[in-house]
Amino acid sequence: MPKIVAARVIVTCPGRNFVTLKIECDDGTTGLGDATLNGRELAVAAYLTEHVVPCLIGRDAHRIEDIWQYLYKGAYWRRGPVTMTAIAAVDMALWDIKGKLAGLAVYQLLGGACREGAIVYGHANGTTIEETIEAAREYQRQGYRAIRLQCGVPGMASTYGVSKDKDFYEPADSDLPTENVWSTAKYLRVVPELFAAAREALGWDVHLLHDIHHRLTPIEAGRLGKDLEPYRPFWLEDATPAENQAAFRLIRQHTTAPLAVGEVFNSIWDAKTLIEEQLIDYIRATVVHAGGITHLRRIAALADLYQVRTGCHGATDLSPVSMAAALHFDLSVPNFGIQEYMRHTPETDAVFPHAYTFADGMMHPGDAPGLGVDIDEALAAGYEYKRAFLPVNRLEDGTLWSW
Ligand code: GCO
Ligand code: MG
Repeated sequence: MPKIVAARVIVTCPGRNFVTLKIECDDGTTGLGDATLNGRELAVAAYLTEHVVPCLIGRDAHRIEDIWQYLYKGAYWRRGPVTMTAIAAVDMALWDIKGKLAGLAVYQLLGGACREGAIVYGHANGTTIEETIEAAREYQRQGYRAIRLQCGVPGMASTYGVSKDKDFYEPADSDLPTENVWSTAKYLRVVPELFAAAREALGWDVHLLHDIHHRLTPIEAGRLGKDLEPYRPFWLEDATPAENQAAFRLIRQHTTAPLAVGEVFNSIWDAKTLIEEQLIDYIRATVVHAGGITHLRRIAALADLYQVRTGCHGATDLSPVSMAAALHFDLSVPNFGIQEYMRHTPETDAVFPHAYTFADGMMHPGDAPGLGVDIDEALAAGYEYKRAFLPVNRLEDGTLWSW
């Protein structure tokens, strides 16, 4: 058996913070897992170092499911983003090790490819509708078949998804949380205009997506869905906060716009009602924040029973290790829908050399044994952790709102 002899947490900041777990076996085989939880990185690093690593030493690295159960049930305190991100990191690293030992890419271990590649969507954004459409045109030129559209809201200084840098979006922008101001009324006016202009300019052969980022009430989301229906959105994401899964019943009663939710979910229990009542069309739970490949497969299997497809979160705060794990998952699950892809900066790509590739709007994890991602530790050591918070949102009267 490949015995785990060491495990270490590596924190690095090549432009943004990443937490990586590296597990090592007695034969020298190593595996990597992403443990990055944006804005709360060191909580997961400490959870791993203090409470998980000591329990891994001496175990058989092949026993992925048993180790998963041990860390989940054994903690007594179940679920939560910190715990589930830590478990995910271990799970990814163990799949990486299993693949390397078998000489197979992880998607082969998961049952093999169900498709030639995973369709991905890119992020077009701009301060104005015109700028957003120009950015979308650029994505089309690069071969993207699906594009998320976010634009500035007239009368509001800033909003989610609109970036200063055209190519890279980083919302965790400050040593203490930045305060943004939000107006639902202003926002609800601009999005239908954006989609109307986008269909006019880009045509109908491209999938158009939009992220509401948890800011509407259910009835407001129903209204927006109705307004956007003529433009055939691929999905509306995170229409309303989803702690109350039943809230999506109300949205469903009012619109046929497809709904996606779940980037902040950390277990199957967060999505159970949404899936079983077919209140959503895409589940966005992701490898790193929802307990790793092992748990995400369980969520996908439940979703498959109800014709809900996957649409994994893939923002830049998910490291290339997560991106690779997501692509192995995407290639192998029958009910894959789409994969989010926000490119990492060249600094990040240099720290994490990887086998995955992009061509014609599709991605492939590559055929390197394991996940196909490495970490250049010497390079990583040169980038010191820098505290960075996600922003908070307030209504115009000062009331704290969802960001
Ligand atoms: C997305 C997400 C991200 C999150 C970010 C928070 O759809 O990609 O909403 O942009 O805001 O991952 O850390
Ligand atoms: Mg989102």
